[in-house]
Amino acid sequence: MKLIVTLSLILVLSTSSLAIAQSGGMKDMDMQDMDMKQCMEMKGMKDMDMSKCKDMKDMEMGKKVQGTAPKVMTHKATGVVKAVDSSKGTVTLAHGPVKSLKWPAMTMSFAVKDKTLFDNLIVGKKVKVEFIKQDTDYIVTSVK
Ligand SMILES: [Cu+2]
Repeated sequence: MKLIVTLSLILVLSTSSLAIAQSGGMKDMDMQDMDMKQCMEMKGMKDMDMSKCKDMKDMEMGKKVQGTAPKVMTHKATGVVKAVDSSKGTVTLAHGPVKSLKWPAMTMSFAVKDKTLFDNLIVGKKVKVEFIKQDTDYIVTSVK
């Protein structure tokens, strides 16, 4: 009798955890598919907004480190300064591929909060930058 109770308890436990695992997996799949599509659509755009692609990446990373707050990652890129607007605090860079973000080469604008960085952001100059993502902005944190 005791054995039967134990067995059925194990059965109940394993079935319910299986169901949870399955529903969790399904949700992730749907979200990934949807975001992938948006990513693909954006790839054709010229001055593209990669924030949605980045969100997808964040979600994937969130899955890996469940329960912990997302870490601020520093990304590195090499590019040529195309335009600067120090009053708005933006720089447009034609940058090469960014491995950490799986970005292709592109021209896009970044936010610059540290105004001293504009000393090194001169149109036509080749620079090595480090940047972070904050909400939907990419903020340059270092220029070399
Ligand atoms: Cu970019």
